[in-house]
Amino acid sequence: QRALASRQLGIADPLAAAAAETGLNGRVLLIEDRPLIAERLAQALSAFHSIETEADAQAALTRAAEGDFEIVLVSLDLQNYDGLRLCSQLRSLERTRNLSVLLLGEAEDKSRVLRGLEIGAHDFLVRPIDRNELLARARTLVRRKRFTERLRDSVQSSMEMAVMDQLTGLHNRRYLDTRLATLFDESALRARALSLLVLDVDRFKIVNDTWGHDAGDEVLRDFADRIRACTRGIDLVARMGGEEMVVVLPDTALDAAQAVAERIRQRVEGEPFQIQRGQRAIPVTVSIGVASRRAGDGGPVEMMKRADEAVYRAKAAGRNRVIV
Ligand code: GH3
Ligand code: MG
Ligand code: MG
Ligand code: MG
Repeated sequence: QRALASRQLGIADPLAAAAAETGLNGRVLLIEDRPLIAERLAQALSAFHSIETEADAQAALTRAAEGDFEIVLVSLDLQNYDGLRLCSQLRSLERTRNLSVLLLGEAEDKSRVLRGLEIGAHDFLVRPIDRNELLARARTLVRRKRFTERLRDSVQSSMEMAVMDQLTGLHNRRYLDTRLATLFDESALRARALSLLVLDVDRFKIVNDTWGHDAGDEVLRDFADRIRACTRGIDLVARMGGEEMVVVLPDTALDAAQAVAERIRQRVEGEPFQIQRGQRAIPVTVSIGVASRRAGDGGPVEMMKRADEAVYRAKAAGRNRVIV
């Protein structure tokens, strides 16, 4: 009926046409150790998907892990291996667990097919396998898998966006606020030191006014890199906004924090900032305020306030200095 209708519409094969026009060409691994059956399935799929066949189950696992496949067709009727076991191995290996598994089984063997679905196969077909049905299922799996991947990527990037500053790649203020509160409580609870630095680029407005906003952005990125280079992995570096950054130093007492601040100050002053692919070198300095947690502090806000005041005094005293 459908074939007739599609012939009347001038379409040779509706599924083929649909697959071709939507570009849903999947990368398929077929695991089947009976050559004739494998050949027939491969032929049915090959017009719309790129297909590779593997007869040996162990070799198939390796290929599935190393290859760039989207779907794995697993025969439940392998002669030399238990297809169900293969299915569960595919689902349990880190490198293959995201592959879509399509089971191929005998109609009389429903319980094994059901068992396969229970252990994580995505779909199944019973023999004799109808070519159009095979193509339709494969297409659906490819489409679903790509959709899931796009979704996962976008969830991941929006989660990153929520806590990162886009210009510098440092953490943003929102993240700093929540994380600093936790670090403060932890340090108080364990009676450990906690220090923080507030860093503000000196006369940054002049950089923007003289060389333009893009040049200013380049300076900020380099500034962030220099701070990172002077801090440890466990330190939290965040952009508060504008040209003001904060570094939180766990397990670090005031004198050690002051030494870190001085190292950053020198690294900024020490070498002019190369911008516009080295066409310009701009001298930059930074004023840094340092504060540590005190026993009487009720929260990080008091600590932050002391560091802010220290920056203010650094500016008043002529900039390019570290004040505790
Ligand atoms: P001071 O030594 O007192 O800190 O002087 P300053 O010029 O650095 O201070 P001010 O706060 O007056 O100027 C900060 C400037 O930073 C103003 C603003 O245009 C610029 N700015 C803020 N955010 C960005 C940004 O994302 N990119 C660029 N290029 N400039 C920014
Ligand atoms: Mg300012
Ligand atoms: Mg400034
Ligand atoms: Mg500022």
